[in-house]
Amino acid sequence: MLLRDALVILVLVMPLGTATLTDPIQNDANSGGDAGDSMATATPLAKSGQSAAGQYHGFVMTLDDPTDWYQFVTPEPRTAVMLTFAFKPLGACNVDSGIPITPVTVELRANGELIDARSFKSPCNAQGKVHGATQAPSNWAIGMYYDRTSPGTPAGTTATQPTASAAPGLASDYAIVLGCEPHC
Ligand SMILES: [Ca+2]
Repeated sequence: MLLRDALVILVLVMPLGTATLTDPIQNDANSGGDAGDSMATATPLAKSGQSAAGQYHGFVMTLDDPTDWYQFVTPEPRTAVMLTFAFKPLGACNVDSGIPITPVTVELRANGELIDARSFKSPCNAQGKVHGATQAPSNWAIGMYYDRTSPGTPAGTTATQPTASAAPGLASDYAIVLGCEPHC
């Protein structure tokens, strides 16, 4: 095969955008791949006509996929949202492992506005809840990410994205359970 042909094939099989090395092995929230890297490209949790409430699993890694975003809608005028989460880092979590520890954050936003967030010094033992309520039908976003910034970026902006120069090698599965009242 000519080099040019190989390059053409490579370009054709590489999706445009922000494909990551781990895309083929990811199945974030049963999406079949990596979740969106920003609020603008957040992966929908609900299939058309179905509820977004439920349990989901995903994967982030500092090297090339530090950020996963999901989105869902609450159609009712007044809705309360509760998200329970737990990170499950791959590999050792002890301080002697030599693995650099990178903080993680979970964000909950409604119509771009920060509703609640929790940050942890590392994904080890990072678990808890974020929750909130809105008075009007809302578009919600959930951010799960390795983090070198504090939460609470101004409303309407995308959270500062960690860069590929963050501590390498640390990866984590996570589980989230989304519940809404009355529904989402
Ligand atoms: Ca991911």
